[in-house]
Amino acid sequence: MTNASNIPLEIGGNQEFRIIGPRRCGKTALMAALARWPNARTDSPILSIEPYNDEAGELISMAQDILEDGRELAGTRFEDIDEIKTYSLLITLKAKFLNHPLAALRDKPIRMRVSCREYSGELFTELRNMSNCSSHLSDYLDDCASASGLLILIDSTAKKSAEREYAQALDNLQRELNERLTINNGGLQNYRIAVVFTKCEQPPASGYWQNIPTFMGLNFPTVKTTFTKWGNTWGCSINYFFCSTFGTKGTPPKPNFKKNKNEKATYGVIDKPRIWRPLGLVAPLYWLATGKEDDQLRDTV
Ligand SMILES: Nc1nc2c(ncn2[C@@H]2O[C@H](COP(=O)(O)OP(=O)(O)O)[C@@H](O)[C@H]2O)c(=O)[nH]1
Ligand SMILES: [Mg+2]
Repeated sequence: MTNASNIPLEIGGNQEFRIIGPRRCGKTALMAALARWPNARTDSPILSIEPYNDEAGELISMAQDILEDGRELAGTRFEDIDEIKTYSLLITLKAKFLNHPLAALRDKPIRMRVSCREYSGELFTELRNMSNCSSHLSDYLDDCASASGLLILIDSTAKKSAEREYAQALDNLQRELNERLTINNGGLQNYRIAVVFTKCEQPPASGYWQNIPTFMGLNFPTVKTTFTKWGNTWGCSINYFFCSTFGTKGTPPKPNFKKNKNEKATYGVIDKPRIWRPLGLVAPLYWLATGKEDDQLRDTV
């Protein structure tokens, strides 16, 4: 017999997000880890994460065959926008953990369908220097403006010298989207932007999990100013998150990370795949989809 109270409440139809960020900031790893959802705690506020299309199923294999096997993910190609995959996931949250008014009332799990397209980091490089851009750029920006929200990923371990370049790219992104959103649907205020600092198990972010504003002020002051201006110009909501796809191991927590080598380069991999548990991957998606915050989601997968 089906227990009616366990049938999830669907929220928000299909949420369409775009993921944008510099090369190697962890975009593909984040998507793969989300789909894989490894070693979830029994007291996690998340009930399940399931693939909703074949592409999302491929992400699970990618997580198993590459991330858990200590190999390096290939770069995402900067190709025709029509070739870019859309990954659709069904994320179900346990109602009792969440402050969603409807679900609390009915005591039902909440289910959201989230579709993400992850853009190649080349796009970010091109945004920095628009005078020298390819024909792809404009198509990607059109596609980005058609989404309901944006995840901007920034590598929290990036060198200080990269910061001004990031700010420049973000300024240009703001301006380009501004033109497109004004024309499309007058939707500047409704566009949500989640800024996610990746690799937060590493310093310098590891000491600041409870304090993103201080972390940004110290390590990304120009980026911080850029986003504040952006939010004021559009009157839109911008929210900030930390995430770690690799997560931590042991107590006190240390990065679940080690260096590996191949013929070409040294690169980072998950040290102990058997206890691999990412951190903070769902919180920005939940906020993009609902506009609501949940502290427990920030502290879990
Ligand atoms: N330390 C650490 N490294 C990560 C994490 N996520 C990704 N990486 C590293 O960043 C590299 C680039 O990741 P990838 O997802 O391919 O970046 P993308 O170019 O933005 O798609 C990977 O090879 C990993 O070594 C993380 O959570 N922690
Ligand atoms: Mg990639």
